[in-house]
Amino acid sequence: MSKQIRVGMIGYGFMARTHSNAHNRLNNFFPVEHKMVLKACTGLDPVKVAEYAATWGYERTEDDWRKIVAADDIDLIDICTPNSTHPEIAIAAAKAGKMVFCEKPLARTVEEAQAMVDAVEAAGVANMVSFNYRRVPAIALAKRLIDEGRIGRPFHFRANFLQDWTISPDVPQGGDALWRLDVKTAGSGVTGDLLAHNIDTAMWLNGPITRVTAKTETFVKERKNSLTGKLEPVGIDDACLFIAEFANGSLGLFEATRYARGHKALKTFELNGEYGSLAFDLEEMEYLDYFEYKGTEADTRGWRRIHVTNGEHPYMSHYWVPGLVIGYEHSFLNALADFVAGIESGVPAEPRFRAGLQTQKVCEAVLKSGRTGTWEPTGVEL
Ligand code: SOE
Repeated sequence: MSKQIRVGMIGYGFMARTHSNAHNRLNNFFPVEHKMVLKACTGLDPVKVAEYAATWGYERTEDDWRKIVAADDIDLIDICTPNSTHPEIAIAAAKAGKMVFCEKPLARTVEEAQAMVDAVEAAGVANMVSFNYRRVPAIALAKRLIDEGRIGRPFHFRANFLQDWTISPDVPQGGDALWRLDVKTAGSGVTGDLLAHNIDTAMWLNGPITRVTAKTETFVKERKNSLTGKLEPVGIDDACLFIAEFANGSLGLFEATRYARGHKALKTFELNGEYGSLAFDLEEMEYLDYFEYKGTEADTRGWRRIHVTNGEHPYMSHYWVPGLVIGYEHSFLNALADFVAGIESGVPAEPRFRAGLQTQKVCEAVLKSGRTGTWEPTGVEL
């Protein structure tokens, strides 16, 4: 294995850990031609950067992401920083001819996301936005069943992403792990952070969303900003509910909140079609529920729980023996495996930045509808 992909990691938070874990493990589990080499990492706090480099095995640290982007010994820039920084880093990386892997959402706005798409496409560099849930084997199996026509004409797609970690008004906004609450940095609240995942999955499974109407709410209006120490207005959406129309004629219903007491990451979807239905729940992520109507007898027809752990199931032949589960972290590993396999085969893996832009368009239409109270077109590519 003489080919290498030398990684420059920007960021050291939760998402950077999921990505570095994937970079470290890829060659243990997937027979790709390239060896991942963890070359350099950077971030705002030099002490945390040094700890991160030691923990995950990076060869060196840098004090500025620009040095990593400019370095001759880096092939891939992995962006795991807050949303506001994605465009500048990604565009610089593309101009420097590096491959770009970027955490979701691609950016804060459609305008920023478009500039990122333009940059990677003009440079012709490999790119992917990290909508990792596509690579959960049960969700990938759902995709396979849909593509095989097993669900038939779709009627309904509904999805939730429910959390409860910001209910207390004492949770500050801004800085380290709390930048997700600061609209200037995050761009939006649950729409960009949680619904973006569900929108990506929905459009992957069920095609483009064309129109939306939404209700957003900010329950806690002011929070202390941990950077300035001052009480400041909260600009993010704490909760967002929206109805969608898909290009295929089916209807969508989406809900995300950080105020669903008792739920940490209740992420579910259900698709109902003419020939059957599919349902997924992240809290039991090794299962896909399938109701098969077509071709089944009325007296034995019913919901079936598929334990998605067999070698025949997506990704599972790379792991253990049938019946043994994999977890959240493997969705990042599977995504990286597809990304690298795409580079090697010449057939790029999705979601590329252009797909991330489509999700951004839906997010922006949802937020706009939250303000106007009317149906908004998404402008998603058909
Ligand atoms: C927010 O709590 C968060 O960490 C998101 O930022 C991730 O994208 C999601 O997968 C889990 O929840």
